[in-house]
Amino acid sequence: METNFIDYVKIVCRSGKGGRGSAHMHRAKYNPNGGPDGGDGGRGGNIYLRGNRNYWTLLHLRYDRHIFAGHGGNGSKNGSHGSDGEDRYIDVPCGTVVYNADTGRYICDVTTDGQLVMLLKGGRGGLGNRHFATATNQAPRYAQPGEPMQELTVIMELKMLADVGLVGFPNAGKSTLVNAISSAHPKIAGYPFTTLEPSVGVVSYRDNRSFVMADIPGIIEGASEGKGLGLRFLRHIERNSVLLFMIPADTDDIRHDYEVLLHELATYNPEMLAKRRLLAVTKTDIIDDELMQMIAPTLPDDLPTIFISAVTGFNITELKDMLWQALDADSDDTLVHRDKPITTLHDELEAEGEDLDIIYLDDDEIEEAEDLEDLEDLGLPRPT
Ligand SMILES: Nc1nc2c(ncn2[C@@H]2O[C@H](COP(=O)(O)OP(=O)(O)OP(=O)(O)O)[C@@H](O)[C@H]2O)c(=O)[nH]1
Ligand SMILES: [Mg+2]
Repeated sequence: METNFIDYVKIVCRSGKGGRGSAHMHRAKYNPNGGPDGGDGGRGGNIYLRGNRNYWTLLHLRYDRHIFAGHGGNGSKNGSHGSDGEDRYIDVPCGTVVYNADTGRYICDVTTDGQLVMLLKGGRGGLGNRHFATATNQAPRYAQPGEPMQELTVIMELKMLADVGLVGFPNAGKSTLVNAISSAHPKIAGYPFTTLEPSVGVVSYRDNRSFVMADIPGIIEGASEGKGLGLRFLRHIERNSVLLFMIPADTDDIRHDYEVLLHELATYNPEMLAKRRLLAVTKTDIIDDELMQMIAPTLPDDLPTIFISAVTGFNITELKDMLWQALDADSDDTLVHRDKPITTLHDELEAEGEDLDIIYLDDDEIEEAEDLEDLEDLGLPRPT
């Protein structure tokens, strides 16, 4: 599927290595044995993640999959300190969750504009020989190498930070509601899977207040195992604090359909069940009052329910009131991000169209990393 809505990317990050300390000996015309004057190496660049509300997808990262910070400069004579390596900032939309691509472990998430998270620290610079002069060895001819760089391959996933997420089968009327009450205008049509990518819209509420609603593609039975558009989009309602279930009024067994939807969410992530839920019976303009009276007692009773019609506007204000109340009551959103199971990680990468191989350090870089071990053999301190 060709799309600009990218919510999953794998990228390789590398911090900079520390610069080497210098082992220079000071020499001057009348002072041929001036002693050690080697400066310290500079630190390697760090890699940071930065929340940026101007980004709505991870598309920009698809074109920049290798993010390398600068290396620290080497120390030199006259105690001259090497330059620090350039830091790199990765701008991500708010709601980005980061995992280790090799192990599936959750690393961090970025939820607010301007939030900075250090993903990788640059190597410390090595100390120059000046630091190693002692009473018995006044002219040490060694200096420390810098610390090596670090490399990490990460998966970034965008999980939208909307207040209300819509949950329903295809054709339930989700996009119609979003069109009717929010600033977003997703496409509406009388066939399943009209909506192929999620979108968010702002719903204005009384007294200049507002909340954000996410329209996502319809869910079908088996979605949590990848059926339909399935798993790809369930992650976008993981972060919503309130879930609005939507089931059309002409459905044979509304309670059964509700349970199927609930089951899919629970299979995907059991914590979804901890969210506040509401049920809207949609398209009530196609049934008469009498039928509505008959349906009412059959609805599930573990959540607030309401009959609506986005076409006639029936109960839409009441629905907004209910949503606002639920949002108000829910102030502590505590989603625990789960690690990705290593057993399914490769399948997931493949399904998302991301390549599977991982880039390793090249040979001479590994050699440098080993240099550092030698320091300990020599009984020298590691860089501090
Ligand atoms: N009569 C009536 N029809 C509605 C109402 N809401 C939606 N529809 C119709 O139902 C069909 C599906 O509506 P959508 O809003 O596209 O449904 P959706 O849930 O977004 O569907 P997917 O994007 O495929 O998941 C369209 O033909 C709408 O015109 C309603 O309140 N009353
Ligand atoms: Mg839709």
